[in-house]
Amino acid sequence: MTDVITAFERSPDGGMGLARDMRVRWALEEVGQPYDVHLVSFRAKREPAHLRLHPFGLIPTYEQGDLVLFETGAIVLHIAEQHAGLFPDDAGARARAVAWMFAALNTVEPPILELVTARFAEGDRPWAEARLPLVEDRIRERLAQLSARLGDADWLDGAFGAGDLMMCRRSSGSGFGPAGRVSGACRLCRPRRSAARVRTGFRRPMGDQRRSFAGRGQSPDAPGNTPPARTSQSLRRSAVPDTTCHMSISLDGVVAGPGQSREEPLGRRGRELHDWHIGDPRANDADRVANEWLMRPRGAYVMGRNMSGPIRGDWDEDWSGWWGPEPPYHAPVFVLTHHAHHPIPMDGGTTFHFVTEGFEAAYSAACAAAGDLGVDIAGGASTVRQALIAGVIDELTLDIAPVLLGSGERIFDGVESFGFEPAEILHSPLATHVRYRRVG
Ligand SMILES: N[C@@H](CCC(=O)N[C@@H](CS)C(=O)NCC(=O)O)C(=O)O
Repeated sequence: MTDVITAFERSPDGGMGLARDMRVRWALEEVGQPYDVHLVSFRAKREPAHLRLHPFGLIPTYEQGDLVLFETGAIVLHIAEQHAGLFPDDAGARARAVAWMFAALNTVEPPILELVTARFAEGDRPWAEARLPLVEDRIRERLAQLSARLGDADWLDGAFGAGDLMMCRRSSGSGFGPAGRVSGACRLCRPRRSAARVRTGFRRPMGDQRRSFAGRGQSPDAPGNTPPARTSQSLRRSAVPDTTCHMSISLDGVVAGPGQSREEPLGRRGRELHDWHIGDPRANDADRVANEWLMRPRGAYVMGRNMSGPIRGDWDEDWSGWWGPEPPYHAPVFVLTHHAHHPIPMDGGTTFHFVTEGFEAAYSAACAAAGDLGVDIAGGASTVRQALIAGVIDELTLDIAPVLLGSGERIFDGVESFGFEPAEILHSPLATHVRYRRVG
């Protein structure tokens, strides 16, 4: 029997994983139970058909034959009780897992929800500014207590389980979202988030949420648009478009030499890493195939500002990239910067968009724009590093040049585990091209 859950058709968070159906999807993925997702519009969830499932007109709901459940905690508890994988066998450990589930819902989540109210519902009140720090302090205190309890452990009570799944809500563990600014203060938020994200059970529904947000077409709430109350998508096992990254790298792990400048955008000797695709007569068929991998069309790109140009600080001159009037991307490119800039449309379909809210925001925007072609992390080193730490790359191709640069920009500093295995290897005198796929 296939379970059915409901989720937002257009989630207010833009499909970033904050909506509560995320935990239910993740639980079902962890236990290997097939499920369908019915997407509900804001209007439809207030209609009688949805109110029969959820008395408060919210998502998620869960149907299994005649059984109808609402409340995320109750749904995850039911799934954990029915299937192996989320609860330990030992009765005491099981009771502790339930305690952590309640702690997530009753102790950690309330101050986070208070912040959502303070920011979004009461943000225009005269006292809002004075109230925010108090609310943020309460979240900080909870997260610090959680960090202290976790110590160096990955999970709350031994192996991963239902308690972790309920606690790993992205709003309490991400660098953005309602609690983002304060959760950055939680020492363990970053490693926990990475650990959560490398679990396949977490990654697939994250992609599904993004895809249903990006779901093309108008929201049913748009005037004059009256689709059926619930649209059904069979999201189970559907392919999430891959996120790719392709980097030329030296044998000693450097992707750009030191001293990057307008004259030497790849830094000192950085060009030597790219001989395999910029006209060296020793290039062979292996290099040509690797170049096809590099040039294959992608739906959107994420790029660091240093890669997009030599300007640092404020934008004090016109700059539209190194690539001339028609850059090779032919798709939206989301450039990470601390300095806002209006979008720059270029010939051939490339538009540079400038994102000031950090990597996660740029990556989410790229996912929403990319469609089925998926996202590529274009570089440079710092952006790739952030993508590796966030665990979003599915396919990493390294063109390893037989060159030692000694110093320069590295992509693996701070990346705790590699998490990929080789899927294809080609070589020439100029480079060993390794296409790695994420494991798990
Ligand atoms: N305690 C409920 C809360 C459900 C809830 O607030 N769902 C949100 C989405 S994350 C919702 O449907 N919001 C729409 C609304 O408030 O109208 C649960 O955990 O399931």
